[in-house]
Amino acid sequence: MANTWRSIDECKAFAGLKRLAESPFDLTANAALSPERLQNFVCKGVEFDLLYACQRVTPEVLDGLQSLADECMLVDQFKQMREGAVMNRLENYPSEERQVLHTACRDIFSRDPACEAASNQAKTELEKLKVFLHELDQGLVCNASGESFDTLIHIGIGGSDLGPRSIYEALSAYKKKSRGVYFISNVDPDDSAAILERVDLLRTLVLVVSKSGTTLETLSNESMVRTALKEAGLDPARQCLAVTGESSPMDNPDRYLRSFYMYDYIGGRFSSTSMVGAVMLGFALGYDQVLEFLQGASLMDEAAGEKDLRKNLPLLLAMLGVWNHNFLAMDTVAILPYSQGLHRFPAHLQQCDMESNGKSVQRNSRQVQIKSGPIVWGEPGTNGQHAFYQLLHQGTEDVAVEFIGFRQSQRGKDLVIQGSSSQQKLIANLLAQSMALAVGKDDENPNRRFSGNRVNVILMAKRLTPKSMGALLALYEAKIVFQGFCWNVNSFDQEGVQLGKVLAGQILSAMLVKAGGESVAAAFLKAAGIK
Ligand code: G6Q
Repeated sequence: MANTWRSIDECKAFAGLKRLAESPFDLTANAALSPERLQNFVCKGVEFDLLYACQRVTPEVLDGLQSLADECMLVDQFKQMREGAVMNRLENYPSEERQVLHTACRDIFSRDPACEAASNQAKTELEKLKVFLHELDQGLVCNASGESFDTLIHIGIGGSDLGPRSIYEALSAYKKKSRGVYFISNVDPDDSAAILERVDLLRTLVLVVSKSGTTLETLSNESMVRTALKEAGLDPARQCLAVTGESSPMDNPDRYLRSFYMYDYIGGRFSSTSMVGAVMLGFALGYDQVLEFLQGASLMDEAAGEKDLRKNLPLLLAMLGVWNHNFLAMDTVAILPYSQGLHRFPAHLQQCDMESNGKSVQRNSRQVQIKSGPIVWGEPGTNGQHAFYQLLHQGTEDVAVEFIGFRQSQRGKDLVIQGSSSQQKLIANLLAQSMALAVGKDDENPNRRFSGNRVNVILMAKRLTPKSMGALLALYEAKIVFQGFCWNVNSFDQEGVQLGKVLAGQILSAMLVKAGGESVAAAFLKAAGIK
């Protein structure tokens, strides 16, 4: 079926925005950041407010971005996606041809879910998880000596690691005191060895997460841990759990104490609200907290269905990103959370965004004619201020910044030193950075000049909780999906990671064979022993 989707450069509104981009709003002009502007350029969304006064936009630009969003039918496409349309496809060539239904994992609260079949599957898996967690709490699931499990090792990589890991770090303030989670992802044997040194295997459950059930790194790490269990005289089938695709090679109940499913229509990098993230989160925090997390995500998905850009936080964030990237020529986006809990969140977004929208071919299989996904990176503030912010303020690269902040700390433990608490210092720094980047500062010494007009937004919420974390995750997922629609790319496949995997296989074979007839430059000079 041919589609009628188009990319933003094929829209009528594109030329008008190009003209407006020739003289964008000057944030450095006298009183440009007036109290009225700071007040008016706020979008109130689920859990988060988006403060966007420090963008180079005017009401006219916002109208243009609204027209682009309408012409590209962004909200309609989002709705079709949630209802189960086959969005993971390319015209005229073989492709994955799948539905894209990560939103169904949290569409479990409404009587009228967007895609009933997928929501029912999500509910079934959640029910299995609820039962399992109850059995754990009741001591019905225990080790060979009748003791409870207090540790979980989560083994997975890419989408089966980054999202869950960043969520665990974000929410570990709420974890059960007696429980902890460790992650193993890298095939570097030091990764698993270091974790195995730290845990008491007798009290440890091992969760192996792989949608395909074939990923080299994950299977190697699973073997490392199973071997360690056996060496400790323990039965892996009693301590290993699986999250995998139905009928994958890992879908084998004999090898695992319990198996949970994720489905074909959930992409790895969008899988955090499926069992991929839920099992680990349930173990650490409990089932009710999993539901709160899912509820935050579900509310954000609902809110993303609003057509008015000024009232739709994910759509607005996406279109401001498009304005900065395609009209103001900013190549990179820095995600800077002023929250230690979110210290792995930029790494998750790096994958979710760049693997989704780092594409050069449109869904109609033609080359893209404008830039698609930007480079995404980031670290928490205030640490970053003492590191790379120099470039943000005075470098020759223009970076679009997305700050994330919370009015309250998670743990509530703080101290007033020199008249202010650490949380107040944290927030003051965030707001100061936002202003300084936007307004700049003149000085007769050129080395002390700040050009200003360095654009940024602030996502501000009350507190980082399971619910706000779910909302934040879904906000960025929706932003990424909306932007992919803008560039008319298929945000849901990842052909770009295949070639390296194939070559790694060839090089590995060459390392293992004595006399090679191999090439790939003689299996890269015999696996870089060189000689
Ligand atoms: C994500 C990608 C990729 C994937 C990993 C792990 O969208 O597809 O990062 O998640 O390669 O795959 P498995 O879960 O199949 O082991």
